[in-house]
Amino acid sequence: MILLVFVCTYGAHAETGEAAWLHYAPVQDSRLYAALPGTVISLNDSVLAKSAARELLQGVSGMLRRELRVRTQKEIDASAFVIGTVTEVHRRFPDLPATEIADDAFYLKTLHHRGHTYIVIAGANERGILYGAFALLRRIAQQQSLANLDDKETPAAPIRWVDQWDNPDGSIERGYAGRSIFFDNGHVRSDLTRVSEYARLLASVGINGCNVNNVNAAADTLSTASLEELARIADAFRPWGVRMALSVNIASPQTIGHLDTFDPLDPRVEAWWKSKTDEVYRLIPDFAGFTVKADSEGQLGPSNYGRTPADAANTLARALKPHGGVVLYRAFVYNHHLDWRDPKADRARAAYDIFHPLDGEFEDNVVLQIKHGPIDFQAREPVSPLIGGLGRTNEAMEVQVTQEYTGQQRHLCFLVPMWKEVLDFHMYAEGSDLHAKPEGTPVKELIAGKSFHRPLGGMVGVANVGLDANWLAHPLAMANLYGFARLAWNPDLTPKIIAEEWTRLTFGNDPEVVKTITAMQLASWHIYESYTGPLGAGTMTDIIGVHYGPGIESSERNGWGQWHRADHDGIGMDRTVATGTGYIGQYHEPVAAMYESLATCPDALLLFMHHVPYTYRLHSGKTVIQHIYDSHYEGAEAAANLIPQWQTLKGRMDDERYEDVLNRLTYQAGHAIVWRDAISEWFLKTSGIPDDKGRAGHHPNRVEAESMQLKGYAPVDVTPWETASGGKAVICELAEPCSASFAFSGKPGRYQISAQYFDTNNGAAGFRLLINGKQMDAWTADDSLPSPKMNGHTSTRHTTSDVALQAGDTIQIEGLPDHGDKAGLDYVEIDPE
Ligand code: GCW
Repeated sequence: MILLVFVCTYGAHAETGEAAWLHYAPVQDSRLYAALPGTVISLNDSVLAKSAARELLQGVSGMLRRELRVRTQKEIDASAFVIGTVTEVHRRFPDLPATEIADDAFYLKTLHHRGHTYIVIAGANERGILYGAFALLRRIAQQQSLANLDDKETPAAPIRWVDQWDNPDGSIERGYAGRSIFFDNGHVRSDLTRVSEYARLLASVGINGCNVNNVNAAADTLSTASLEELARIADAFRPWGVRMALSVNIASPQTIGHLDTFDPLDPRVEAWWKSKTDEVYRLIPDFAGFTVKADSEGQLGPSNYGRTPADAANTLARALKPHGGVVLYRAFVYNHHLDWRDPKADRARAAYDIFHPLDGEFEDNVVLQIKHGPIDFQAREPVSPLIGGLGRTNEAMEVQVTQEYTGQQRHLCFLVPMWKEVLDFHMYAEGSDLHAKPEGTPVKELIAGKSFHRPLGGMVGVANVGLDANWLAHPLAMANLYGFARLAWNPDLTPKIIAEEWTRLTFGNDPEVVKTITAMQLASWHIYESYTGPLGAGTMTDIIGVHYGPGIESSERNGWGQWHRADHDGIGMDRTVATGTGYIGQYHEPVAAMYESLATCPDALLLFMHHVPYTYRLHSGKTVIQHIYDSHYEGAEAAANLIPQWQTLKGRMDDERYEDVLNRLTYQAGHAIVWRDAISEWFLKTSGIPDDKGRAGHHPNRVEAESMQLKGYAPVDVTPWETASGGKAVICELAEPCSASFAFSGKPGRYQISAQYFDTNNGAAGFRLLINGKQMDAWTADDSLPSPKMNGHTSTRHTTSDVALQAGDTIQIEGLPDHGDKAGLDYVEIDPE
């Protein structure tokens, strides 16, 4: 009977991933919890405590199939879960400590009292109660015992925010999971169900703030009409203790205030910010604050009036201070019209050059929001020297959950190990209240916001979840959102613990599932890095476009400053003090000395710090050029190997998520080959140095489309050339199918036939594979990859497995164009099965 109920409930709902890590699936061993109390008593009647109690009911019902009852606090006479603030709990159970704990902290304790068992969740404040409830449920989901709870958790820092780069029209800048959950068509959505669910997810991992609109802020964000709508989002957040913040345009006093200036030091401008901020708090009493992107990538800023970022930030800060609000002023300020001919020009220097001299000039409710690296969320960057360059200014570190430069949630790339490296990196900073410790000052301490001169600090993750059912499109990408939040709460957690925890909560406790997914996640960043950008040179993507597929020269000869400076002789940015841009001098010793010297600079960052010839020998013993070839071949192979690892999990989870991930991994393996080939061939051609292992430029199993027998198809050049094999492909410009065919000349056997085609986003071309005129496979190029052109963004692989072939067989690809999609075909590769 019980089994029947279980099967019916489980089978009835299709798994969409929407529940994320709050899956609350039945735990296998519920005997562990046989003695749990059946009631919840809340000593606190705030909205947040109500959320906590409801969550306990929901979680226990899902995981243990038991329905808890909420009882009034008068009836504290039988075993119960008891929730309340530390003070409230102490009043009921004087044996429990009344000690003050930090904001948002909580403790969990199992108490045996007069023959009853109480599971106490005590929060420092109401948010702490909620976080405690989620922490308790997390234990049940992982099948940990609650028999002797005695735990206290304190968040590492006060600022634990996510940013969303959502636009009023409902699009999301660098969002890869559908449209905005907040906005549509110039307005806040009427149905904010997903917003409440998002806030619940965020609260479950301790996130206490969310900036909801793009940092490239719309001019009228602060208009009264807009604020009245935005207040509804804050209402949806409130039950979960998530405070809403807004990105503001620094020119607002002029654009919507109709002043003739936005000079932050003009008294009329100051008065405008003050009265606007008062208005914000009338509508949104728990408003968190303003995020500012100014003087950056075309945004106006204080420099228009010769003022500093401190002048601008302080004007806003003074308006917010009486209400308890903060300014998160982004340090992502740089000149994107740099002179690429100038060997001393360096975008990486910008944040430090601009903000270091202002240290100590900011109001105490201003926090500098600093990207973790000095460039822009590349797959490999050193830690931003600015993080160690401030002693009397609050700082928060910005990381990117949305995978802009790391595969856009089409590639698996678990970023927690990268963030963790950054958090643990020692900056040897010396500020007025930091003692130069022999063991250094790791980033996690610098951003903790717990020192006299720096009361605020923390982490901000650019999340960009969207309306897609599972929030970030790739089911495994949710581990990045989870992991970001867990690190913001506790930077001492390890990537492995985080990956395991997330997997258990999301997919259950099957040891095979936990082991396999954890291993895949932990390997994925390195895999992605090795088939994209080598040795810290940058990701080598198309940097002026969508930041997705390869586009090696796009970074060069323009003002954006993401140069790798690869030419015939060598590669890398000389950022040394001795001969380069001097960037390395922004670090304290001994970090600066380590980077400055080739002898001690780590291989992984070599090309970020130095320009070297291709024949330069790494610490690994390989030459730079051979490393480029090897890492790209190894990386693509490792990406392909993720597929069989995942396949071991078939039947160990729902089919929906299993298939979804399998399809994404298959796509990734194909695109890793596009990356591998683009980079290997480009460096082969540019350096003229062959691959020791003879792989680059040699593809014995490949037949180029342009050399097949073509009917209707016509050869074209592809730009950039390295994104198509041999620089060419064929396209069909007819209204009927075109075909490309050739005779198989290998040994008889069973083969995999891979067609490399271009899936542009301006139509859905149809493809067929025929052997001797008989259809073996058919597919449609209907993905929405980010380009209408044939290039590294759209090049895609379709593999047909287990095809019997003998010499003389005709292999034919037929392409039927659709709208702008001309059924572009690059090559066919035939590999033994
Ligand atoms: O990474 C770059 C992105 C921009 C973004 C900018 C920023 C919101 O390509 O899309 O703009 O950073 O962080 O401000």
